[in-house]
Amino acid sequence: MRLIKYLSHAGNPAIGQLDGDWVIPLDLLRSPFQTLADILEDDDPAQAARSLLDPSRKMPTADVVLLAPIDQQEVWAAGVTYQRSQVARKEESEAAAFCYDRVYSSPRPELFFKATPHRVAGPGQSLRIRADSNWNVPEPEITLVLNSRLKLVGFTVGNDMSSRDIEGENPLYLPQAKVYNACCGLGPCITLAGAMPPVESIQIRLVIRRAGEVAFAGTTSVARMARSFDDLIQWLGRDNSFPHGVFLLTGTGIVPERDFTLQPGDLVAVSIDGIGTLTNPIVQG
Ligand code: DO4
Ligand code: MG
Repeated sequence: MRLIKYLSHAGNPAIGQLDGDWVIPLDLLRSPFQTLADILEDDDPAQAARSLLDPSRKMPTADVVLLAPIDQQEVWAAGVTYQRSQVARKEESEAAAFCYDRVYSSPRPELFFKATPHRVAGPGQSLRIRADSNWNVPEPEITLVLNSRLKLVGFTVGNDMSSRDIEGENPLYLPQAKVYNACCGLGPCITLAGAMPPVESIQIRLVIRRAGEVAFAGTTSVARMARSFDDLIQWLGRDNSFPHGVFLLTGTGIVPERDFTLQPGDLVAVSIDGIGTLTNPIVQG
């Protein structure tokens, strides 16, 4: 089952099931749930959502304005989980090459705080290049949706926008390279865990269009990840609690060549099997 947040006719956030070309609203009015995160807290989110479906109000997906599928959760990210990312980081920063080698093969992964909900862009909303940066890329990442008990309840598409020049200048600048307004894309839906294809078969695709032409395209497979989802979750949960649940971007396996940088006006589309495509235009601060 795929769950979305969308804008109701009255202009409020609403929850629905994405069913191909149709959206079926969930009626939360007389339910114990107020938010999508509340449904994800249930022992059986798919059953909870099914019990709220209101097919009498179904709408064509094309008529619906989608929102990022986030409520009050924090957003975290893992880094250097694919060899491509390890190579790209070393290219960026000679000084820190040793750190990236070590983190790729050490038991403890790189985990960093990525965004609060107000820094997240949903489908069709603009993602941003920092005003003080000249070398920027999107990072297409399969994203784990965890409830407050750190149970993996679903998956979404994530875009971990990154300023490579800022990170490359000094690894201590990582929070500035990664965390700023509109630095993270999430959407278009949350596919509940039971509805995902087998993890090893999942492909991730990135297409960047500039003035209607493909400026970059790349593909990777989740099977190429050097770490398991369970491993990342158990490190994230060490001495750390998430009362509203948490999104965890799991790292990028696609990095454009070093002469590529995003430009304002680019259109970035990230597609992940079993979830869908998250498309965002790029703006610069
Ligand atoms: O070490 C910096 C960030 C790495 C990252 O975001 C990734 O590998 O996806
Ligand atoms: Mg990343």
